[in-house]
Amino acid sequence: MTRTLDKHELGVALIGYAFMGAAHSQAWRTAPHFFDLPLRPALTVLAGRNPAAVTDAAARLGWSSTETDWRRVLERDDVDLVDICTPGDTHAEIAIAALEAGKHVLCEKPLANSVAQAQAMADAAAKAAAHGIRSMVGFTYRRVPAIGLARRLVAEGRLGEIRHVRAQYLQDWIADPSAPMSWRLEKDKAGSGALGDIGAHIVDLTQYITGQALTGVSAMLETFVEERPLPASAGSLSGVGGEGTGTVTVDDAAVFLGRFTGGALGVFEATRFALGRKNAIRIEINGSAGSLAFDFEDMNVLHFFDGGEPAGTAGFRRIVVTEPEHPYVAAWWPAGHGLGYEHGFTHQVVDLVTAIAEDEDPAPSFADGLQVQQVLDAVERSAANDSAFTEIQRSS
Ligand code: SOE
Repeated sequence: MTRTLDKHELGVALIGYAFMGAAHSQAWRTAPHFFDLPLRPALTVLAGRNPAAVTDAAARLGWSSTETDWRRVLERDDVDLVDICTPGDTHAEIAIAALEAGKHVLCEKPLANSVAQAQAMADAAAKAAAHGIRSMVGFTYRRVPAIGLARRLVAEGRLGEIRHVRAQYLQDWIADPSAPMSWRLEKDKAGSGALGDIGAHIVDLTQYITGQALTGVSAMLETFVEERPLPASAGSLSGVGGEGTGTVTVDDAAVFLGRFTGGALGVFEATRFALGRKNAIRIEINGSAGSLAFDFEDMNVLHFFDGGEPAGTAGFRRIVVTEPEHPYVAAWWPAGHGLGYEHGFTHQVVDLVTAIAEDEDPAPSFADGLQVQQVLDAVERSAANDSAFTEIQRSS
């Protein structure tokens, strides 16, 4: 069933309806109610392989119709944009086909499961952009107002020369060895483990805040628990279920050192075994004139140390980043009321829809996603080579 869109609507198709699909659905529904968008998203179709499950999900998440084959979505005239919320092994095939079908694309991170796939996606995106077809990769944490302030302080020179970048992404959802297998623990589906799933975020965030790119890394990867019980539900995403165990084929944790183009040194940790830490993205940046510190578990706050303060009264100040002057904040609540995890997804929709309407390339682009993939690849190559310092390949 298709319908004619009016010229002020943007017909959206979502592929995948698990955690990310739910977060994206919330953003597509909410954005036009809080932001004055140049195009109004129409939640046209939700695609998923299981007919009963995708029908239930469409009703729950607010989608007008369903498809059980994503390829059908690309043939529909009431679809202008495809939003990819599936495991990483399907990103390249879906995104390239959608771009070639003339659909704008939003793709969850990491962009792909390999540099080769990410390169093909970036090439397809560049080709499509020549015809006004836009694409974005979903690094939503860039759109937390406190991260925007961190980037602004660095750009304004308030930290001076950047010397140290310290970044952790700490979770603990599989610290218990009895936690079952999932697609996120299978290399052929996820590409990597903590490295690509959450390490990609801190690679993107630190480069976004500092304006510097990583040039090389020295890394270690570890898989602490190598066998896990299969999920009880036969319909698990990994397609397996029932008795027995499965083999974990990805990293549980990644730690790496990095050098940045501006000379800063980086220390990175991404783990799913930091017992007690649920979704702690912790970033501290030390410069010659100041420092900043952020923790996503207190996401409306940025800590800033101004090196120009007299020593007797100097200290990290706790900035509550909820004043209307900060990006996105004026659309929401009065100062002090704060935003949550879901707001980054809504802000992502706002920026993507605005870029499409203004015929501009949104950021982060597939080229940005490819560069992050190249960092992840260098981490894996370093870890496989006794943690030798490994340069990050550059696209031609
Ligand atoms: C991992 O558990 C995860 O869902 C990531 O895949 C998301 O990108 C992150 O926003 C929350 O944690």
